[in-house]
Order: sequence, then structure tokens, then C-alpha cells
Amino acid sequence: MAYAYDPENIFAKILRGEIPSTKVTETEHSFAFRDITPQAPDHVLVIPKGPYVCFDHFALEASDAEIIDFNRTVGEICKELGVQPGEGGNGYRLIANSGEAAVQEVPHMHVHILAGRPLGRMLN
Ligand code: DGP
Repeated sequence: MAYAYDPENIFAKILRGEIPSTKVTETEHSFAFRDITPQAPDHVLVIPKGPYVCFDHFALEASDAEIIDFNRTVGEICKELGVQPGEGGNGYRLIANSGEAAVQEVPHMHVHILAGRPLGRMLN
């Protein structure tokens, strides 16, 4: 089954600059901005610039350059936030809601970075 990307989704509009966002960082292949309804003091969304619907779409079809860029961007943001557990930070959580069961609201692949408060156990 082919992935169907809707170019009118909200994050596509943010990427095109059609609606504003609070930018955190931007690289050749990735863009990061603050979540509009933050669930923690630090709540950043990282998205690839390419048209990927969900995590598996990105992981399976993006180029190595896009995937490396995306992962490095996530790591750099954690470093900038000062939350790296290996470097004395207090830690963070990554979430990639994908599809209906996970209640993915925006159909453009994104990873949430949550940090800045105790995050509790999550698997339920
Ligand atoms: P989800 O698709 O359920 O993983 O979460 C989508 C997130 O996107 C949700 O936490 C709220 C956020 N969001 C939705 N619309 C906008 C928007 O227009 N701007 C920003 N910055 N965030 C948004």
C-alpha cells in the first residue's frame, strides 16, 4: 500500500511558512518548533522537510542523508535543552505517534521531545 501524503496538513503549511511557528532549529532536511499545546516545559516537535506521513514511512523511504540529519537534529536539540542524561541532564522522552491507534493528529511525520519535568511511566 502506498503512503498518501496530504500537502495541506498543518505541518506542511508551517514548513512553507504559511502559518507561523516558534522555530527551534532548522537544517537541510529537518525543522523543529515548539508544540502549540506544550505537555512539558520543553515540548519540541521535530519534522523532516520531506513528505512523510508517519514514522515508518520516513524510516523506510527517506534517504540515509535525511535520516541521519533527523537523528542528529533530535540529538542537538536535546543537547541545546541541556537534558542529555549522559551529560548531567535530567533526561527526556521521544514520542512518534503514528496512525489512528496512536491518535496521530497531524499526518506529517514528527517526533515529540518532552523534557523539563518528571515524565512518569508511560507504557499503557
Ligand atoms: P500528534 O499528531 O498527536 O502526535 O500531535 C500533534 C501535535 O502537534 C500536538 O501536540 C499539537 C501540535 N500542533 C497542532 N497544530 C499545531 C500548530 O499549528 N502549531 C504548533 N506549533 N503545534 C501544533
